[in-house]
Amino acid sequence: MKIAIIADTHVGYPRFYEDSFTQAEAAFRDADSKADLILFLGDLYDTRVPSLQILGRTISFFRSLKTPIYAIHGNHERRSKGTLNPVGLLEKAGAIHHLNFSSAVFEKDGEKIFIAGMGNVPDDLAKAGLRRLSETVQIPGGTFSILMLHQSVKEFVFGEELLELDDLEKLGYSLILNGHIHVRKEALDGRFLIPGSTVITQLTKEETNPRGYYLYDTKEKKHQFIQIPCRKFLFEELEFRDAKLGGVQEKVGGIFADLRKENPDAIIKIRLKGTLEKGLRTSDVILAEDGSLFIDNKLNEHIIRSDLKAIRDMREKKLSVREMSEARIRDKLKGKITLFEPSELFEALSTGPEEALKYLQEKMKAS
Ligand SMILES: [Mn+2]
Repeated sequence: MKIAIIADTHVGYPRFYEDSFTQAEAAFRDADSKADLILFLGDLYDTRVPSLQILGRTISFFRSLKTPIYAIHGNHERRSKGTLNPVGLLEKAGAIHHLNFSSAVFEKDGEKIFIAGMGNVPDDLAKAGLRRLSETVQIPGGTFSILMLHQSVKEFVFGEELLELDDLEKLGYSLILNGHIHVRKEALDGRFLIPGSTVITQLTKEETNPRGYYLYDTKEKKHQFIQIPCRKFLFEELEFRDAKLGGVQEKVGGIFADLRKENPDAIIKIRLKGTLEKGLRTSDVILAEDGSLFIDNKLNEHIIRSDLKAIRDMREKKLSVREMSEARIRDKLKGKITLFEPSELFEALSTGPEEALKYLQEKMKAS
């Protein structure tokens, strides 16, 4: 049996609204022509309550496909317990099957596939979620079994208390499929697959890789990635050294014009790195963005980083606000004002203005 595995279409994604539809439709349409079964791994929609326009468009699209679709919902569609989410609504409209802490058996030409699904749960509840799933869903012996998830996994995402590949492997499924992570990944010798999103959402360098879906062959136990037509995404990095404002503007403008000329429809991201000339701040660099040009200004990042480091160091040393202020005042007044001792004045000020005045008067008398 051939199974298409699609994830994170984020239909209705405001930044690239039309792309989100056309690229989702391209993936499902292609899968419909090649697969016996389509599995969808969550975040079909970008929001938990999509507009009627978006719901209407997806319902008629899904009803035009002939291949059965089993889906789970993602974090973008998760709603409170007992309320209907948009993937559940699609099931009511007869367009797909929605699995959530439940399972189904799909049969075609005498071959049986067992499919279990767990819709997204918050990261800290994911391990408990898997335990609950194991209690409610029993994997039948001798059947090819698939688990569909939409979770963060420690090997690919930074975070605490996340599921690990080890936990997942122990569950005993033949194939584990995961959404949520928008970049294509595979592990456990091809028994764990993440197809990635069909639309660009994070504008990271990794997202310049092709978009698409996996086609899995249960006989050969092999997967293949099928690329879909997708709006081009270009990621450029420009390095500067002691740059002047005009220099940055000119260079960015020039590169952008060249890229745009070659790629009229592309999404373009330009990252600025390096240093500005003395006296300029990162925020002085103002460059116009638009719906398809994005600027990631990391100029003078080392200075920002060292400022942050200084703050962190101070925190680590557990200097109180008062100690920091005293140290600062002492530093600024060094050699200029010798009338008072900063820590003593600070002490007097924190008691009250009269005390501070009294302290200063005494110091003046003494000098
Ligand atoms: Mn997502």
